[in-house]
Amino acid sequence: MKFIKPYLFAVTTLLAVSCTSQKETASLKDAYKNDFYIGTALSADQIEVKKVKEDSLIRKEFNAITAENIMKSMYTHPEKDKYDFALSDKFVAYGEKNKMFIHGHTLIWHSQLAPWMEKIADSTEMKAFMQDHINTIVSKYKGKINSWDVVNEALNEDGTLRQSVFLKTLGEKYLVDAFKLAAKADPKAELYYNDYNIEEPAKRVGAIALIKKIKAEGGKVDGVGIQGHWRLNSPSIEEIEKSILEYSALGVKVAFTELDITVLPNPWDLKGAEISQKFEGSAKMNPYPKALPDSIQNKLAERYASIFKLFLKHKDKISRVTFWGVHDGQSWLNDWPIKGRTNYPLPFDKDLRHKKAYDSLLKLKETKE
Ligand code: 9MR
Repeated sequence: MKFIKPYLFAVTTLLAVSCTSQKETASLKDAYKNDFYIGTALSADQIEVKKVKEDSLIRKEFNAITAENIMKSMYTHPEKDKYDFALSDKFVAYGEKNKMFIHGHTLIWHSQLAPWMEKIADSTEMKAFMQDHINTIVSKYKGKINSWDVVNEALNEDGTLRQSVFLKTLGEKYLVDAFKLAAKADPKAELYYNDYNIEEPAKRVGAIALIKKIKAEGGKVDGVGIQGHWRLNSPSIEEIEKSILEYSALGVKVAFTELDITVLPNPWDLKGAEISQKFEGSAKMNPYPKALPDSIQNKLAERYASIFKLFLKHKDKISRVTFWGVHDGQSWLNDWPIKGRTNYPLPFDKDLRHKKAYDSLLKLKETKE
């Protein structure tokens, strides 16, 4: 008996230590390394490695990066004859140094345009803009940026084309032109059409028609980016699955490019990411200002698990799954569609601790293989 006690103590300590260290060394990118890239969206501070702890988390967990904001045209091309690549150079260097898959977001988007771009009123000027903009940026990062969101959010919810400054000046042709220009500047880069809510039936029909048309007119489209700004109860797994199947039947890769799951009440049952939609806040609309109750934490974990279970089922069709941010504190969902709320949409909390959602994603792989 005298000898058994210390022996038992040693064994349990060993077990505890090995479990903890296993958890601490496991990572999303390693768990899913044979399935698809696991990406994240980086803020300017993260690109500039302002916080060391955050940086080690990024390098440990993710093998693909997107710039959350700094590669949007208002930052890269602030004036007609002026480009600013200071931060995007750092972003690309960061990805290269850490051997990550580097995704460019985004070339042609109606939002976050520089003010001078909004004023382009005729087709000659718009054509010249597109040519210069796409050619300059894509050529600069030729062979370095692996894939591009060539066109972002060109569709309305009913599947028709959004009345953007591009459509107004050039008509539908701007879509194929953009893909042709990007392919010419870097023939090896993978070119994506990226949008939110394109797993919803009507918008999906529009996205399929759009991709088919660009291809039929000689544009190279390699993939579709389903953003994935989702909710706890919608979209259904069935609609997501239908989308994966229908898009991949077009011969394109499917990526989930901006995944997050809001856990907060939704005014007017809002879906997607139309950033012009804003609402007044109230305590009722911000129910978890201090911490997320266990019951919702569990729901979030279950939701992530069922989504990733589906992704694994179709891993042969999926190229990348990128979370829209590294941790909850950084998420745009703290400010949309109501400013100043506390949301919990990602696998890591604001203190960089992994949540049950994270554990559920690792567990899925443990039980599978
Ligand atoms: O997360 C981005 C947020 O910081 C910006 O304020 C916002 C402004 O446009 O853009 C957010 O990212 C969007 C992405 O670029 C395109 N799809 C929707 C995303 C969430 O709005």
